Amino acid sequence: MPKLVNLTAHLLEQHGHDPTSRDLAAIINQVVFASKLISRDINKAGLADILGSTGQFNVQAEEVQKLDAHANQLLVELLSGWPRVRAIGSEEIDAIIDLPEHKNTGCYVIMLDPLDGSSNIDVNVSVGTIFSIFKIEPCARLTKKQYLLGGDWVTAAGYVLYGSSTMLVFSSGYGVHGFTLDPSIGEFLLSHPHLRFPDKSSVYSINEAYSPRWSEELRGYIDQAKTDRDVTGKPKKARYIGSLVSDFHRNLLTGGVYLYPGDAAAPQGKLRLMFEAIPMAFLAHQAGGRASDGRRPILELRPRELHQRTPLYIGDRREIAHLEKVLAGA
Ligand code: AHM
Repeated sequence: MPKLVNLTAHLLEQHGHDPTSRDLAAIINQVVFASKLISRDINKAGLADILGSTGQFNVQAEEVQKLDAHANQLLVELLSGWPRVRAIGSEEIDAIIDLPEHKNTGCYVIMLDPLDGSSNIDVNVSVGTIFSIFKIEPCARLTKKQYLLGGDWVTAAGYVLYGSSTMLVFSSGYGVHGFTLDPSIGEFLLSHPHLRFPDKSSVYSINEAYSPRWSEELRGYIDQAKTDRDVTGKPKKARYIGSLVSDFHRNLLTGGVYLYPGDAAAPQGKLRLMFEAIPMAFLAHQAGGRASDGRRPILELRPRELHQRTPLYIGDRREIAHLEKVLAGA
């Protein structure tokens, strides 16, 4: 492979031998196209009239930010035009979008969190787009019921992080790879091949303001984390941006765990299984990490509803396994 590798070359290199490569490349290309437009709009958000709330509320009764709505519209529009896409689920939309016109050609269901961490938009903190691509065969027989697919059916997943640079981090089952957008040429170039969670869990990321509502076990784990040292002997640090993509990305690069538990007020936590937990779990596993709802691996959960929530513990494999034992009271 040449030194400068763009996304297309990378996909061809990884999937050139299998027949899904064309489909995957086309779908990912649509996500990437939308993400470049979103990135452009986020960069000028303070200058254009696209900051703030639309004054409307989504299905989760959360205020829809203007950029949320915009990102959602772009992604849905670009993906629904592709005949291999059978259905699209979005955190911003109540029901799954069925595309009956693709019933003979569509083998893929796409799940989207168009702009995760959107409460951070107005204060210029990094946000992200999360996506997952599910493939089901034989595709022509796909029924509406089958659109709610669990982790076994993920064929690719990733996120685009709109940070100090815009990065695409994704996996199509051959490890996790990071690409950085070079805005001067409008291309995502391979910058972080074969990302793996480091063997040190030096950071824990959790919203500690909710600690009065946590279980005794979780409180004990976090208290312990404050005195623990990582494998290099350094004390652990707390880091919480409040933007899952950003927190996960930092932990993937430097080592750590992200926790969004269920608590007394919200037993299933806040994050959505289909839009946030499954795609991030797929990436975590591909990067040698682990993702759990505290008892079972996220990828083994069977979704019941499109907007189902789940507790999420994700990151360094050993630390998450240890945390599962603590939560079980072992
Ligand atoms: P959102 O879908 O409304 O953006 O919420 C998801 C975000 C995550 O990115 C982040 O980790 C979490 O909500 C922060 O929630 P909290 O403010 O309760 O800590």
